[in-house]
Amino acid sequence: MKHKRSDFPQDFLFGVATSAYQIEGHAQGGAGKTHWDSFAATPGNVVNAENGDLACDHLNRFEQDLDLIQDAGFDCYRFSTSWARVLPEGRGAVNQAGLDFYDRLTDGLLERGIRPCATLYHWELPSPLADLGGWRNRDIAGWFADFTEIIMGRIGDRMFSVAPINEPWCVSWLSHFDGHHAPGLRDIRATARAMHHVLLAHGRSIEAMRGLGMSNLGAVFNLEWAEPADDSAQSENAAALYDGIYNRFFLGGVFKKSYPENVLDGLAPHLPADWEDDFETIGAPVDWCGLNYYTRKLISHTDAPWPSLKEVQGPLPKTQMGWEIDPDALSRFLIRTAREYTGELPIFVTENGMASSERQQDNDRIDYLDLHLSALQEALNQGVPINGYFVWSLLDNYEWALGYEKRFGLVDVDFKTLKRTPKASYHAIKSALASI
Ligand code: GCO
Repeated sequence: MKHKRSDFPQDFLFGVATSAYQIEGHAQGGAGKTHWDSFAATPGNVVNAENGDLACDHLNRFEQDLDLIQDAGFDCYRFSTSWARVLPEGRGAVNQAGLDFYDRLTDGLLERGIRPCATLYHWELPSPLADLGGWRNRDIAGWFADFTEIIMGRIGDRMFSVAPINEPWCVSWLSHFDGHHAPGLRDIRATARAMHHVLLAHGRSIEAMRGLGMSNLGAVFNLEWAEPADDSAQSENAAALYDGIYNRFFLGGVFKKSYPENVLDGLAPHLPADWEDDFETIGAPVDWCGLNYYTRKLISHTDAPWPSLKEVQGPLPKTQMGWEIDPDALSRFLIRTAREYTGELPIFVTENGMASSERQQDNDRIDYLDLHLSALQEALNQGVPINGYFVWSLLDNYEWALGYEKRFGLVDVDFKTLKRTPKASYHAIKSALASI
């Protein structure tokens, strides 16, 4: 890699990220069923109808995986806790084996000198709660606050940082409007409710953790830069609306206690009654902001009903996902987020990385990471308070609707033998982190 640790501020943190359902092996250890299990079992939703039953078998192999994190020289590990592993029914009886697992994981990190950075929800909603309407049901905010107290009551004393929910846009829009993720709905009323309730649940969870005396709590957003596909005013408006729905709605709720006007134009009639009254909870103060960044989109107008926009193929080089590589947009996002939303609050890039079909000599990934670290430095030079950077992901894993084919790992996983083999990018990062 071009970069080395000493190119960054002294206390800058480097980490690597994963999530529960994508690696643990969810059919094991007493976890309950989730909406991903039934979504994946429905033909046509997931490539090869693959699911997270075994995934990387991290549940049984986590010591080995923690050794890999330590060996690479990472300072932090961003993992997530599965709601259904801790509470198989979503509420009520606790699965002690689930709590014990996260306890051992936490201690395993601390023994290796790695900071535990937890996310409470990375998309595996317990099926019994999905049966009650899931994110469409306002009660989910209370259910999630209860889950927060149970899991953080056990491991919260040892966390370096915690964020309640990974990527509210994916939980709501991608899953209830696009139908691409569980529960696979395509319904604007369900979407509006999920968008609002996911933020309400975030706020309730923050309040619950404050009640436990915890600090260093944040919120994690995925951002996608929207570029008009042509010079027309219509496409410009379409790109601004895409930006509103994808980025500004969630940042605005948490940091400005308001939703953008262009999004409300289409969504207001579908939001739950008295939604404005929830902003005190949604905007509960946080200690840092996490941004997940992968790509940008070219957007143009279409005559379909609201939001009347469509994505257009762009000309930039693409990853295995077909996503354009645009590191400059990461700088622009970091600068804009600080200027317009978060001010002096520390920002972390909580996910960045690429899928590549290269299973060993993944030079494309090394280049991608280098380019995005340069973009991050550009924002640092402009005074943006960025405190850390996390690579997605440690291991090749279950890439949701795309199954096991798309490989994001620094470490290759053979899904037949579950053997882990560090790729060239793993070795490159290891040298970069070791060199001063
Ligand atoms: C996300 C999630 C991850 C994905 C990754 C690649 O950002 O969507 O946090 O679960 O695997 O982003 O798509």
